[in-house]
Amino acid sequence: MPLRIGLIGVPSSAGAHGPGQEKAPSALRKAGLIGALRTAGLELEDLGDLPVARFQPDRANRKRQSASRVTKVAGQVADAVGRAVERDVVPLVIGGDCTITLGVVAGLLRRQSDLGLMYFDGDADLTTPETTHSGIFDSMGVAHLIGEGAPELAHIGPRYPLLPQDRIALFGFHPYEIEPAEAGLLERSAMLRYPVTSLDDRPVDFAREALARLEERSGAVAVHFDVDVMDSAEIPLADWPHYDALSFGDAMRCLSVFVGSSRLAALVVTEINPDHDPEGLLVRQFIDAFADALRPVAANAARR
Ligand SMILES: [Mn+2]
Repeated sequence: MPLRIGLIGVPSSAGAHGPGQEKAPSALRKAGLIGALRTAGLELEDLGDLPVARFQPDRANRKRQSASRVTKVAGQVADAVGRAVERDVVPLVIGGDCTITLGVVAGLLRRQSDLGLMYFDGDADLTTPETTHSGIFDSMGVAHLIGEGAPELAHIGPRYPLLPQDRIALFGFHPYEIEPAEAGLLERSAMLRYPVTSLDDRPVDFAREALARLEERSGAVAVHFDVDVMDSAEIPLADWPHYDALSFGDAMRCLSVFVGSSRLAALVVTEINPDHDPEGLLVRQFIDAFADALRPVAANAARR
């Protein structure tokens, strides 16, 4: 059975700090994402985009901004991902803010309960409505995956919590982005942790190690890739900038390791804000490197 990839666009900034990310799927399509991925050898099916959900301020829910819209989008993502995996298609989900990964996990769990998640992100996303300053759900995704936070969002899947903590690997987060309340949760947790400050000058070796440890405990591996894991001084595409992060090249080499897993269940790309790139130059640069990083997916497909 050949490995088929299904592209699902999620034009949503419902859980973001402001608008912009809802433009990412169309910007990437316009800049040639599909052609680049097919040239890299992927058997790609275009499953279209979900409805646009643009950021709106939510003054009535100061610590749970747009909770109902975030939950609705995640539910739509879960349905689209569920339909794809029913047909043995591996979803490539292009966001959209980080909360869409909750929907991806919920959708995958309908088919595969033995799931692990490589959370490749500049943040640990462990705040909750109780501990947040901003009230923005974008920074709360992992907390909700492990059952914390707003019940309606934490309960969107076929089970609760969505993932046991030891099935999550946090890779590339920056300790200086961790808030005190998150640090407590992180210290007590069984998640695999690879802060960017621990990767020395060999992030790819650590990427292999992290993937191997996750594969030891999971029958399938979903990959979440927030572009803020890359240094915004080098490639300022992320909605919220991060510095002292991985270089563009190192991040793409790590991504290539993760998607090369023979157990790849889905890839989610989040936090691209095309407003940071009015000429589309960074998006094109990103697509070239991204398509190249995904070559191992095509190679794995050939072996299946
Ligand atoms: Mn992030």
